[in-house]
Amino acid sequence: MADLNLQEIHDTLISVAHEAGRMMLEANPTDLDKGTKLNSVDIVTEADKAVEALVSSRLSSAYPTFAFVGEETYKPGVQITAAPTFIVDPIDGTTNFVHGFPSACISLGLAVDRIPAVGVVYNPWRDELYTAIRGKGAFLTVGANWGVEGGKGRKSKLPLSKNPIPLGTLDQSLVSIEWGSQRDGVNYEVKTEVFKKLCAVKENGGAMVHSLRSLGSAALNICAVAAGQLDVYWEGGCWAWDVCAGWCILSEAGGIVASGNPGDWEPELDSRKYLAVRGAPSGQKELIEEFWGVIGDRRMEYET
Ligand code: LIP
Repeated sequence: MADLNLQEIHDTLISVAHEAGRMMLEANPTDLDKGTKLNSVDIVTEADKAVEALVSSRLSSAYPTFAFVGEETYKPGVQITAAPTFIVDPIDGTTNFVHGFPSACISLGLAVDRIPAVGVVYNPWRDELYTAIRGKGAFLTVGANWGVEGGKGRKSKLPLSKNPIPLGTLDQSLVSIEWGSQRDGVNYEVKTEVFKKLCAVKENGGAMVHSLRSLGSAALNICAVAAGQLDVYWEGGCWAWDVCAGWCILSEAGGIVASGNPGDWEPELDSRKYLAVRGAPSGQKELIEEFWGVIGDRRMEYET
């Protein structure tokens, strides 16, 4: 990683994200050719494919020796190697995009040695840009494209609170989850049982969390955890392209990503099972262990 100019790569990814953002805003979701993958809720649009083609073209021109893994061109079984690899979701939150719900983004990550090194997540509908370079902190810039503060936007270090409060127990936590596109089978049963247990009263064996939230985008969920606006994010079934950029941003904001199945503190980037907690002066490991306790002996399993 030492011989890579991560700052230059970061700046390139921001430029590509803004160009892709303009493309996303110009695409009218109501008249898009929509297809589906796994089932009727696993939606893909022509915009997803067009944005990924743009991103792939720009990045392969700028960094021809880097590998590229994108949601719309991924082939099952392809492994992420230790080589510098762009890991890209052109539109994360496609379902929201199709419905015109403004919680979608482009997620541009760079992994080196299979570790997130640069992360750029941009929601063009809200002009919110989350960025991070490994070892150099994480930031949220709002309003740059809207001309805020002379076009520079309002830039804040993450987490947004200068003195984040310690993480408490689950009954003091706002938890992000996603339903995903797999709506039957063991993984769906595990998820829905855990959702129910997270919310139930303690007298019935529940964790009584403050509430559950779903932004509809893994990348935006993780960025909200990085910002300190959510305490926890738990998901199984999403992919490396959903989480790579956000993972770098969260790590640089002091957060931790453990496995979405109990017991693994260092999940692989493409493990497809994640449990993320926000940066805090204390309580991170305890909260992860409490969450794993809620999962119990249940396990999610996904093909990579
Ligand atoms: C989405 C993920 C989300 C998951 C959805 C979908 P997409 O990515 O961000 O976490 O629950 O099923 O996979 O498909 O919008 O790029």
